[in-house]
Amino acid sequence: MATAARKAPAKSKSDGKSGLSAPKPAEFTKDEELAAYRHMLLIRRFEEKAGQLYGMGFIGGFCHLYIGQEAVVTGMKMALIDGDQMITAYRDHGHMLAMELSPRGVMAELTGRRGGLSRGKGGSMHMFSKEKHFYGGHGIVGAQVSLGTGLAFANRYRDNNNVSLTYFGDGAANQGQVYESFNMASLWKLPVIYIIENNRYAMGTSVSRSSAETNFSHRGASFKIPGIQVDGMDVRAVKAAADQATEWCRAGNGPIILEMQTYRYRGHSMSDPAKYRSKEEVQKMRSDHDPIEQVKARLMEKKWATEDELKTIDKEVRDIVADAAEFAQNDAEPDPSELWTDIVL
Ligand SMILES: Cc1ncc(C[n+]2csc(CCOP(=O)(O)OP(=O)(O)O)c2C)c(N)n1
Ligand SMILES: [Mg+2]
Repeated sequence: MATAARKAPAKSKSDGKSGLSAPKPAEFTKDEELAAYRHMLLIRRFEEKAGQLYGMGFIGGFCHLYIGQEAVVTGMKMALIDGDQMITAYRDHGHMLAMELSPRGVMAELTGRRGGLSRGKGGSMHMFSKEKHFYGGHGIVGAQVSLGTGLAFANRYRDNNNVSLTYFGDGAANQGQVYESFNMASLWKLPVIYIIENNRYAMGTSVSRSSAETNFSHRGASFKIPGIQVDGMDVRAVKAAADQATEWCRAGNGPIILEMQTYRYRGHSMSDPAKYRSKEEVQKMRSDHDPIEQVKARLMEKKWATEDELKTIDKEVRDIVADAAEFAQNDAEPDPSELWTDIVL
């Protein structure tokens, strides 16, 4: 646990709009490129498998896939120190894998088995790991923002050096409690990074149809919270922004907003008529901006990996996911007596 005390709060020089500018993408070493490739691929393959299991009837209820957005959690995780917390909404499988929660535990929770992270009683949107500092998994749009602010309050109160990574979507950014949280976080200089994953859509509504201010990095202006826009499809850009934001928070400057410009390839949830966007738009993002293909192209171009070496990584990742899926299909369901545990009567 990192416990170096945080510096005394500095007076923020930011005007709340553009006090900081987006840094240049980080220069990755070979090892960083390979690690980013592996981690993003694990999320992608895991989500593809979850989609398959859903189609086969092994997963019931809600299930929101993170395919397309992998660079965001992967780049952010690269800047964390032990004890930093993460909290997010319901599109959460990628966040959990980034925080190193076990693929078996996540998949078995999706299938409602006793080996799941919530012992099969929470499902896709409700998983937690205090040990790994992952605080959910929340189905109420925007609710995690005040909880994530509370995590930052705890860090400040304990005077540790940790930061709360509080993720929410472009749709959630229009919820009232987000702004109540912004006010307190700025007033008390809480170490929280508000990561707005702008994937351009809230369920079936585009940002331009639902938001008066579509530049989400400006959403903290009234609260003197600086914000920057980040290419959320480039893991190096995310890592550079993550370094800047964590340093900002650890230096005692208070909160910061990172608007991650990203894109989800799949539907909002598992049934989605997709009438709000064209197939061409999705195809163009996949072919021109895919976060995994970008890393792969750099690895090949720099001759840091051969096709065969990348295939080996692909195989290792597929094996982890196949093992998780196997476990999640064969593990026992919770005992009926579990209906009476973990509840407040
Ligand atoms: C308080 C509340 N209102 C409405 C909903 C229904 N709902 C579920 S997801 C969603 C859209 C949120 O979009 P966004 O924040 O952009 O996240 P994304 O799905 O794009 O990751 C809505 C309106 C909800 N779950 N909670
Ligand atoms: Mg969205």
